[in-house]
Amino acid sequence: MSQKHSAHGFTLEEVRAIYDRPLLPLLDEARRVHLQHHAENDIELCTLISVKTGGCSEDCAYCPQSNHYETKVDAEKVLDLEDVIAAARRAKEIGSTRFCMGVAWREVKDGPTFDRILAMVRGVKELGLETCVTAGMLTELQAARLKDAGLDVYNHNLDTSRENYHSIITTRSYDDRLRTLESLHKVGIRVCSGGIIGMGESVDDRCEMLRTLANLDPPPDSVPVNALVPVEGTPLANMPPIDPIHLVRMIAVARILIPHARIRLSAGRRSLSREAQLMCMLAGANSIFFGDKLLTTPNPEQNDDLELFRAAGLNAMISHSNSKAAAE
Ligand code: SAM
Ligand code: DTB
Ligand code: SF4
Repeated sequence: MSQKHSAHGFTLEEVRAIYDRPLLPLLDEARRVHLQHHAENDIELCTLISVKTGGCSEDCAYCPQSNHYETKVDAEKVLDLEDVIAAARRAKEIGSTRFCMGVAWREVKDGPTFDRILAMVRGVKELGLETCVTAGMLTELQAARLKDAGLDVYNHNLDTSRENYHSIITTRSYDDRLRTLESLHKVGIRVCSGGIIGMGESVDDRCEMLRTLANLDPPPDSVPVNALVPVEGTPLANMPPIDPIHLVRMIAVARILIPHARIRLSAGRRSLSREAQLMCMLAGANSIFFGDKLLTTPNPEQNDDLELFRAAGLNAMISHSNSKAAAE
């Protein structure tokens, strides 16, 4: 099936038609697109660290770090530079190529803490790792300072559809989110943007989010697809787990709509069997978070992941320039 879409990008109906295809032809198509743009067998490893945890003023219903909810995560001070560099060194030793620094902020604030984050970016970059920061909204000027410090990528998720946004977050708007993506683009920082499934959204909401991401100009460089990690104390604590087949469909559609992007099978892997994770990879996921912790919640054990790579014959990416997409 060829992907037809109008001059204005994909319509919801087009995306929905892809999502609803029988699973096996959907996987065939996703794999065909994958092989046109990416190496057949490699997986990007990204390691996360929370450099500033908790106490965030936003009310994102999924997030244990919001100060609107009583969770076990307390507000902490920003980490020391040396500790972050030491963690980046360990990430490099275990084979990660991208080091993502998470900051529980609504928006970037100028001042000593931002200066320290800039120093972290410089230090991590010097180690030869790809640098990524996620710290909420920012201005073009702040984006330019991050770029100067050596930032390669900024993660800023759309999380869900515009229509569903206010049932998940009321303290900012979808347009706020899109404005930050625009600032990043203007200064030449690559965009990592995706979302979460399993928050009670409809299939149309999922398709609408992918449509918005695919229609960005340019589309994101990487797309994290998270399965909700329900956390005690948050409004979404009691959401039932998603059927992994929905995650597979989501990844396959992302792969077809955004062929050049790395699609990251992100939070929620601990709830997936090895087979479900491999099916996500067959659908086009070629990146994961690697290391025992996400930001505040656990990730699969490193050894279990290494065993999975061995069993499947997957190669961890050696450098961030060896994919077909980067070589083109
Ligand atoms: N504060 C910044 C922001 O919101 O952009 C950066 C950190 S925030 C924790 C990064 C992303 O993590 C969110 O956009 C969301 O997609 C994801 N996330 C947070 N809590 C999650 C959860 N419980 N389950 C799945 N994904 C989650
Ligand atoms: C993304 O899309 N997922 C990561 C990263 N970007 C920053 C974060 C997942 C967080 C899961 C919940 C936690 O550990 O606090
Ligand atoms: Fe959590 Fe980020 Fe929302 Fe703050 S802005 S509550 S850290 S997801």
